Amino acid sequence: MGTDTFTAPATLSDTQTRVFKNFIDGEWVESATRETFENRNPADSRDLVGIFQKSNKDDVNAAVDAAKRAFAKWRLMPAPRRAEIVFRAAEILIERKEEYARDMTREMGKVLAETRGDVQEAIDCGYYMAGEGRRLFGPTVPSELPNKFAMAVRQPIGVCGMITPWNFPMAISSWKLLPAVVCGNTCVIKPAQDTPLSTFNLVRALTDAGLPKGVINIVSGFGSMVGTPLAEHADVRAISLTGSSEVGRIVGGIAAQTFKHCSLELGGKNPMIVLDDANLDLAIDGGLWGGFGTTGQRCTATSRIIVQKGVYREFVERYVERARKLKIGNGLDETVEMGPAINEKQLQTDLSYVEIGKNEGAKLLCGGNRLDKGEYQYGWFMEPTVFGEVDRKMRIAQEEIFGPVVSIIPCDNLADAIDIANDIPYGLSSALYTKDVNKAFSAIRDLYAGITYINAPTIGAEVHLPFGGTKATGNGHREGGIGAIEFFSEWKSVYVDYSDKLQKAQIDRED
Ligand code: UN1
Repeated sequence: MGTDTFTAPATLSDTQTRVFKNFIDGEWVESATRETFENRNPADSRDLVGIFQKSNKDDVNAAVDAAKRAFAKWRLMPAPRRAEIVFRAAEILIERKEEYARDMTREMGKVLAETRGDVQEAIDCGYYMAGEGRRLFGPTVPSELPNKFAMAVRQPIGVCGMITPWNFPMAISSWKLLPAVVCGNTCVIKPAQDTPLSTFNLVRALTDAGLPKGVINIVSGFGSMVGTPLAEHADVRAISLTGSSEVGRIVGGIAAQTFKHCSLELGGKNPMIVLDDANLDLAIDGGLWGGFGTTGQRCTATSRIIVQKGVYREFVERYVERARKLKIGNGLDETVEMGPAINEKQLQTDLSYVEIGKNEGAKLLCGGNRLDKGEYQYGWFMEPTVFGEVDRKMRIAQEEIFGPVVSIIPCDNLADAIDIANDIPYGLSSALYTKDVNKAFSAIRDLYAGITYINAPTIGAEVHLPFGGTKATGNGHREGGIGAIEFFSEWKSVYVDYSDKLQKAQIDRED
């Protein structure tokens, strides 16, 4: 089939199931396996969102070949022209924002307000990266020698492989694809098997905006069958993964063996500190949004709240009261505040941590149960769950759960709070509520994390600043902002000697 199929409207109505093939070299292509998998709504398993290809290594090879062929031309298109396509795609996303948000809520489960935000994040990324097409700055420096010119230019790397998660299905795909193509690379992306449709929607906007065939290729499927061969492929020169630290260790190892550029964006166990002088109303609102927004399924989720003893009781009481009242349900209902877990496995993990917390001696203050009666019977729902009196060393305070389970930990003062905050394997996001500017700046300096919020919870990063973290959260790269351009480009230093004689660097000098 031709590209027409791809660019035709792909709105999924409730009565129609669409079969999505892989998108390789501008064509819809069936997987070599001839096998498919279903994408079902986690709030209502009766709702079949789409059928996708269960791809394998052969499909990856075909996609990489296509990307390699496309690279020969795409790298020569001037960066401002490449960026114009990205800009147009952002404009198209604005027109389709509602449609794509609904598709995303159906496949991912988060509430409409949030999926609109997810599409908006891709739009923001598009505008930002479109601007970068007219910059892609490099240094021009004076040479040590006379009549010699010295500068560095950014060059594309080649074929980039991307492995994306299900929690921000369009935003995170955009964080990777848009800077990569603006820099002149071509891409093969494996979207998360739970949420492939949103990546198709993003790429459809890019294709409709004029992206040439082969520049972005989509291969759907599972980690071992698609992700591993993609990371291993000799012609893939850069690999960018957002996922768990466990998968990051595997992909990072493969990339090291093949000398690939490798960006890993992994787990978090993000602390929010509430000091005695904080505006408690604000901190409670923030802690609820950070803890239960996206059903706690953000790597930036506020999964630990560290509260100073003077306000501990009041904070806990009011926080739990509000958590109990959150409206759970299908995210397509505008009044719902928290959707389901992404799938049964994630729900089981969330529930298992409830048992772990109880066994460790933490105090279960609310929630902890699966919801499976009445309207909940077809989905992966659970109650917002809060543990109090949590010890910093408990597993529920150390391990990433990725669900609606918040641990509240008492602390003595700011120094104690920062000590607790930093005492984890991760370092993605962090937050502090205080009215004291001195304390705020000390925390900005001392919280060992890639992101610190003052008087806001740990979620809500904007695309034009670096996104990423320390320790097991990643391998030092940042997405978003200029960090993404850094990752998806390669430096070439250029020297032009116009002296008309051999000048020996470091040797020809008058001392
Ligand atoms: C993630 O949790 O994987 O900062 C990404 C935020 C969002 C992105 C989260 N803008 O919470």
